[in-house]
Amino acid sequence: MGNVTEFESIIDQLLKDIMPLYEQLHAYVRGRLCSKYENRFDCDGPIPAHILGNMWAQTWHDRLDDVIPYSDAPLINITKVLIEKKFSIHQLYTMGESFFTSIGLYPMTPKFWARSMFKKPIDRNVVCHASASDMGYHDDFRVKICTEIDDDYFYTVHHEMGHIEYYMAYSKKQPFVYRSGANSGFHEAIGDTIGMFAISPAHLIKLGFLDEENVNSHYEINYLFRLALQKIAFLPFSYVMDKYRFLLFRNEIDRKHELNSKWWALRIEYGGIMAGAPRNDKKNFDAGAKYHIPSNVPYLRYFIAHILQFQFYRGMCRLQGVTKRLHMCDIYGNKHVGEKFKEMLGMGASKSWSEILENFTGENKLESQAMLDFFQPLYNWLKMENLARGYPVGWM
Ligand code: X8Z
Ligand code: ZN
Repeated sequence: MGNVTEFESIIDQLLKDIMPLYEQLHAYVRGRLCSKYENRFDCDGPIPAHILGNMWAQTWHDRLDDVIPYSDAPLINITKVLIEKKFSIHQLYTMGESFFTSIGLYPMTPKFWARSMFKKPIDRNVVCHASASDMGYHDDFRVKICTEIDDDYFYTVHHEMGHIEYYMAYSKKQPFVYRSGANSGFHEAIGDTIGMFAISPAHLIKLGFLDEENVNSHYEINYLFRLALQKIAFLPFSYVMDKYRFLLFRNEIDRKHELNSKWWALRIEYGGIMAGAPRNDKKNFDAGAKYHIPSNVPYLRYFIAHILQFQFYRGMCRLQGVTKRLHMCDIYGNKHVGEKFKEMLGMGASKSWSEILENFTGENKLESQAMLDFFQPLYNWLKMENLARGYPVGWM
């Protein structure tokens, strides 16, 4: 393994655990896109990054319509519903807030509403990458999001409010030194966990967005598939973001001759994703197009958060007494679950993260099994379907 820390080997193992599922997902998506774009790329090689619906190919759910498993059970289109119901940006935030308060977490503070930036300003340039800030003074917590009315922002609102909930909880309960997340992965996982409940079929039925009669076994596979395009596809990407930087900072990348090609070599090796156009090591620096690289924000926190949010999610469903078909569980309004969650948030960094995790979920380690359990029905389906369609698995 060479120059690898214990931390890196834990991350390596988590990625390895998820890889069989990732490879099946990759094979299916590639197979479908390969028939759509006949003879445009190799059906047994890496997928070109530019056809996956996201500028960095870090999530693929924006291509759902073209790769959906069952077209007879289309998923409810949250963007369409929000537009039809004439949702305002403000309503996206009050809806997000209501999920948190329904389980007994904190409402946003007056300064949150007064001082946040919810919209892209027209009179000046701003950094639009979404963020949440703890100003550290008199209930001053803010988000900065160039919100648009669509499903991705619906999710991002929950993500950023998760940061705010964490800030509020540990600010109230902890002395200054412990006012931070148990680790940075925890911070990134809070809002994502709640966001997953918010977009679950069970919750969309409650909101009146989705008709219960439309949810059948095809719908459920489509839903799991959609979430895998968002959550499973993300793992190799987030892994490579910091693998690349670790190599670079250890002087294991030749800056003159492979600053860009090494980035793509890693994306191919770990994710089976290749550049969409010819690249040039003298002219291109593609990693730099991702916000967190020039802003020097570590990225493994998101990898960890993606593993962790399924542990939180499973833990919350268990507290509610749900152990099967986890994708159909919704903890909206459950104060008992909320109380345990709030307790975890309130602990901030006053104990080690593994103790805090154990107190909430009963597990004291990062465990890929929660994510694998969640996607088990999809994994079985993908294996069968790839076999039946003759889609190869893996990439040359
Ligand atoms: O950067 C973010 C958040 C701010 S902490 C919007 N995320 C990563 C990204 O956009 O690349 C959330 C998921 C991954
Ligand atoms: Zn975040």
